[in-house]
Amino acid sequence: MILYHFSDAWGFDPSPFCAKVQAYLRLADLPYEGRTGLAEFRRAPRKQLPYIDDEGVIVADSQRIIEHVKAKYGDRLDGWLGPEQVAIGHAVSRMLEGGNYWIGVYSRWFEDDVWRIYKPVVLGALPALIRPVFAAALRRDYRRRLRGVGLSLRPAEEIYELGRQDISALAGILVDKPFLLGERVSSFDATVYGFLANGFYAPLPGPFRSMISEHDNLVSYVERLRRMTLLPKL
Ligand SMILES: N[C@@H](CCC(=O)N[C@@H](CS)C(=O)NCC(=O)O)C(=O)O
Repeated sequence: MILYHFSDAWGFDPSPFCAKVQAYLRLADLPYEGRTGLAEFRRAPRKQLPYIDDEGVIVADSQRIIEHVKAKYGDRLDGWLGPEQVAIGHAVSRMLEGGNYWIGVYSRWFEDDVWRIYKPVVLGALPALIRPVFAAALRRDYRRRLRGVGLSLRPAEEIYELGRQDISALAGILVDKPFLLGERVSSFDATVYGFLANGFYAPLPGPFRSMISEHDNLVSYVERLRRMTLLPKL
């Protein structure tokens, strides 16, 4: 299986969706080869990463990838979940992927001190000559998308307050459990880890690390998941 994603620079992908798939495959002990690069991004069937090529079958979108591998290789992580746990996992995923994601986009693409460091990570694969043109076009596009999700006209404090509430909701659901939904790991932990690793470990300024650090249970959790997903096979 080949996983097309953005970068290996941080030990997890800077895209929470790609980091989620990396974490899922590692937790499920499914070997894969990661590939990054501009050409791969250009070929992305839905113009986004991640996507996989699994023995010639191309699957795009992090959740569809997980559904594909569950169907093909067996559901290695979620068989123990009851309906209420699945419902909570789904709600948490939507909170992070549909809402919290855009707070990260705002911070990384539009806060100058963050953008300065993030830009080479996200656009490093581009030839230096065309980088500024691409960067400007992408920022225009992301500005439009932030407006679409209702964030672009809000002040930064309000945007980050939404982020703080998401993190606090995660801590409130986790309480003292080792994993989001109980004593065992599930695919939903891969999703949460994709976001928390990016907030906690990414070498970027911004408020996410301190938001997470306010919750001891989340810090232990993200450290636990990091240990479980940093396997030597990479
Ligand atoms: N629903 C998709 C979302 C993937 C996604 O938003 N990927 C972003 C990176 S975090 C991307 O490729 N963005 C490029 C673009 O939209 O132009 C998934 O779960 O995989």
